[in-house]
Amino acid sequence: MQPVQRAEPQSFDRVLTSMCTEPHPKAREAAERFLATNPGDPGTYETVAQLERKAVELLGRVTGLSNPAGYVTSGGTEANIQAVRIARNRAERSQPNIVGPDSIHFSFRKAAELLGVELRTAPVKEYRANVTAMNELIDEDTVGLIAVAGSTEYGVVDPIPAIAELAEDHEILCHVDAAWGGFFLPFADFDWDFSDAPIDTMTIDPHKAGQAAVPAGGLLARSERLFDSLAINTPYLETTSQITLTGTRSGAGVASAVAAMEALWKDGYREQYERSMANAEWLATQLRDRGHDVFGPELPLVTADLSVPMTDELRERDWRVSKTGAGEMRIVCQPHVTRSMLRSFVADLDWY
Ligand code: 0PR
Repeated sequence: MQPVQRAEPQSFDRVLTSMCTEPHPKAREAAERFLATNPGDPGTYETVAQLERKAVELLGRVTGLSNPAGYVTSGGTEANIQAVRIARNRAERSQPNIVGPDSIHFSFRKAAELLGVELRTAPVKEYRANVTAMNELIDEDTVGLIAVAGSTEYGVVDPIPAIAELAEDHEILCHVDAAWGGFFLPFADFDWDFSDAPIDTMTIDPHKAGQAAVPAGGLLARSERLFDSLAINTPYLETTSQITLTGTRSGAGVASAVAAMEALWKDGYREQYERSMANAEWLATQLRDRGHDVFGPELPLVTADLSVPMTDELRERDWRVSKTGAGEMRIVCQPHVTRSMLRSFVADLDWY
């Protein structure tokens, strides 16, 4: 009989498109150790429940929040859905809407559909939210504003203080989506976190640039009270209410997020940011030198106007690159992306 072949995950050697990355060795080890735990039942799984509080505290340090409330989600999608749910439940409008820039991640479309909230998006200006255009979409049924700190396609940071102030003026919530950007931004020159602006909630995912194993997303709130409107009674558990979207959850993600942040906050993430930015800048220069129209890097993400067939051919050579909605090639310089990978990528581009 033929031996059954053991399936192996993909290597990261030629992955230039993913917003996830190779987990830090300590994050991998912690994930394996906590595989059979469930932070969804904190009365039974007390150790992982404690670790989750630690994760939230560490996420608070990364985002300038001294008494953070929050939890480790299954990813940015769940965190964004929950943020919209908080805004909707608190405002109690019969036909609620939420306003953000066109550049928001598609998870907000899922949130809007699931929650019966109208999603209004405003045109961007050079890929960044335009506060005037957002303001025009606000009316008395608007329950919250969304800003992006590190957009999925171009890696740009919205004018977060201006958007948060606009939300404050209208007495509605402001949510910042820093799912990918959050672990780079403490070292870049932007106003984006809880200490920079009166924002209420934030998505920041350890399983992206935080180098934790999947699934480890993060939802943070300035105050525990923001979660009150999400509480569902859980009569037969030792804890009597639940504010999360999912029930049984991954303790592996929680433990791995703590291990990654303990290993890397702060100097490890700083070094990572500097290395990733230097790589992205190097790539941008190489592509510009070859006559391409390049955008970035604002954070470690570069887009360039290579033709569509070229990205398909690169895929055939095992490179994993993606395209923006406008058809540009998009390269994400995640922690696993090294200069030598980029050198061989550029050499392959030259071959065409
Ligand atoms: N918010 C932002 C700004 C994001 O970029 C993403 C995902 C999300 C929210 C949603 O997060 P989850 O995917 O954790 O729910 N951004 C990437 C994307 O959709 C995710 C990704 C990750 C794509 C790994 C490819 C990949 O290999 O493009």
